[in-house]
Amino acid sequence: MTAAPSAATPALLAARFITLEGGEGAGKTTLSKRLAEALAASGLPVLRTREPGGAPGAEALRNLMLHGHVAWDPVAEAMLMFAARREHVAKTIRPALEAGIWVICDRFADSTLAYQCYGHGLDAAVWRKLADVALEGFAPDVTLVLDLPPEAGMARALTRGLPDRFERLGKAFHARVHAAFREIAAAEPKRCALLDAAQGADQVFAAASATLRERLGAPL
Ligand code: T5A
Repeated sequence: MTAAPSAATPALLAARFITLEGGEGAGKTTLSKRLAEALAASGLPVLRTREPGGAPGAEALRNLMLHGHVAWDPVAEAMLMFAARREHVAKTIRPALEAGIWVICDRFADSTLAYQCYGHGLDAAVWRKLADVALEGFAPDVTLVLDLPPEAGMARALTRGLPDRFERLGKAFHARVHAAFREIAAAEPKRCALLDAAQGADQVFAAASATLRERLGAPL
């Protein structure tokens, strides 16, 4: 006889869309891996993905934007980010959620607001219009914002030998991006949780797990 699954059975939890945000080297990739492993260990199907990218067309745009050596006009860059995002949502994120797979995404629309608007000076009204067209109201269930001063993020990035973006964009730019993520988290407290990312990786994981347990009932 098959036992009726209890309400707490992980497979009965609706799949959720979780995004990780923050500046360079804040620890998003590290946290994303640990959360995905923990969710999978509790029996939930999980997909890890990232932006820009996460679908074939979006990965092609990522190459163009991050390695194409073009000094993009801020509006053009934001349009490309949202074009990649729409592909990503349509081809990867929505199909996964519909198949019952939890999705953990490294960066999403908040990154465009932080980098292109606060960082590069794009009008936030343009961001809103592009978000409306590209996402049609689709949004993360929870966004974990990893809060780390840019100097600390740079020190971490240096250990991996990848300081180019810090040098190219400058300290003031990264300070604006850092402030932006704090403002975004404060403006949308229901969706966003600001986590102290200066703590060790174990502490950050514990804080993220507690947030997902409380807000989504995740078995972590
Ligand atoms: N962008 C992106 C935009 O301008 N607009 C947009 O709309 C979008 C979506 C993406 C770039 O594109 C821009 C933003 C970015 O400039 P990317 O290559 O995907 O670039 O890089 P990032 O997203 O910034 O990711 P990084 O790999 O630089 O940083 P992570 O993922 O935040 O950090 P992680 O986990 O790789 O950790 C960095 C180092 O720190 C260590 C790790 O072991 C690693 O060595 N570490 C810790 N050390 C101590 N304590 C902890 N708690 C630690 N956590 C990690």
